[in-house]
Amino acid sequence: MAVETTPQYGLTQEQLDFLEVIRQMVVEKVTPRAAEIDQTGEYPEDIRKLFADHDLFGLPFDEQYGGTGTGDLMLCAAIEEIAKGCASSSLMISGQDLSALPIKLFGSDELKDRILPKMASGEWIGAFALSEPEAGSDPGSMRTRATRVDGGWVLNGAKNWITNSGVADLYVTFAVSDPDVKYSRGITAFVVTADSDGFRIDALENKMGMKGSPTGQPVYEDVFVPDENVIGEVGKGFMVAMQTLDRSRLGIGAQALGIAQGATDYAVEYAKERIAFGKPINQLQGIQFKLADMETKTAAARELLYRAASKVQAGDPDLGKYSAMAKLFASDVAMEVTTEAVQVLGGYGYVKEYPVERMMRDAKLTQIYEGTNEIQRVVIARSLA
Ligand code: COS
Repeated sequence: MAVETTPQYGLTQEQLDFLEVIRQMVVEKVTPRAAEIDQTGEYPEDIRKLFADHDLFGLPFDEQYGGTGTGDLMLCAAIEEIAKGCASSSLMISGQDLSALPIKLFGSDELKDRILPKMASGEWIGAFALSEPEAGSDPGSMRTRATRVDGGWVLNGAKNWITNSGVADLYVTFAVSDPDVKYSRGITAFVVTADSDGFRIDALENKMGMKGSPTGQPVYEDVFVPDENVIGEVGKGFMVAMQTLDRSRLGIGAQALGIAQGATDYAVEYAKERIAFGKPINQLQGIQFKLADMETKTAAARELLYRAASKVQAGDPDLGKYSAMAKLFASDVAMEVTTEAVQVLGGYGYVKEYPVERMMRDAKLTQIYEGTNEIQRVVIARSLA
């Protein structure tokens, strides 16, 4: 089924050709792995290598840092294509974008030169360590402490719900560097490398979905971070996190969109083959109406997401509102559409031989991470005030 990526969205012919290569690769090599990745819950190193070999880790980066320089719309379209077949695999790319953004937006030239090319090639994987056991929606109340020492900082504390835990080479970590000021003003962002003394990952989560992407709890015990690994200004870390999320939420919208399209496509094909009452079920109006709604909602989510991507690409002042709206809408659509896909398949939808129950479990996370959909509504409502 053709994806809605026509040139009017601003993609060049070269980018559309690249997208076609990605689409083929997903169909041939990623989608067939999705069920096994879900069942074993193992991080798929083979898919990581495949993506690195095809330059997909370069999608969030400028050419100057070894990236593809193809922009936010192309990044979204690629994540969408991957998520159609395997949402966990698409998180490899959106997670790389999320963890690179603080450095791209606020890092020193030295930090960018040192880190971004290795992330763009896929040699290094990044993680974004903001949330804590007691601070998810409210990151301003974090407790991880950064204490000033000669030549740098010492970090103590624990993070929670961190994507790429255990596989990441660097953790963009937010910590309270000045406990005496209003909470969000005393936070600083740091690059912590996984090989730092005193750094470890505690047990990984046993999740409902997105099982091929490890989520865990980084722990910092007297971890020394040199001054050159501070991202942006000391005390401005909260703003670094907020401006990152204003952009990275596009990736979750794209992932949700891909899941929704993948579930719709699967249900459409199933309904052509499945016979009930003497005819294919796609000739029954009860099923037709479901499929029509699934396709319509998914198409609407795509329009909003691509609009948001063009805002982020252009640096428009309302980009944060648009990416929050796109993430909110696309993830709610993904949840509705995948639930309906399970219904179209009936009993087959509920068993693991068919992919739609996995898609439903994967979709749920898109309503929760990078800000719950309730937080997206807060962000959107504040922009209207
Ligand atoms: N861009 C730049 N600066 C921002 C900003 C943004 N989008 N949002 C807030 N800020 C700034 C404010 O201007 C304020 O600056 P000053 O201290 O200089 O006045 C500071 O950050 C604190 O803002 P505020 O008081 O509004 O902070 P809140 O704690 O009330 O923030 C929300 C509220 C909901 C926006 C924030 O807590 C949030 O986004 N939470 C969700 C976090 C999240 O997505 N977690 C998921 C885990 S990451 S995978």
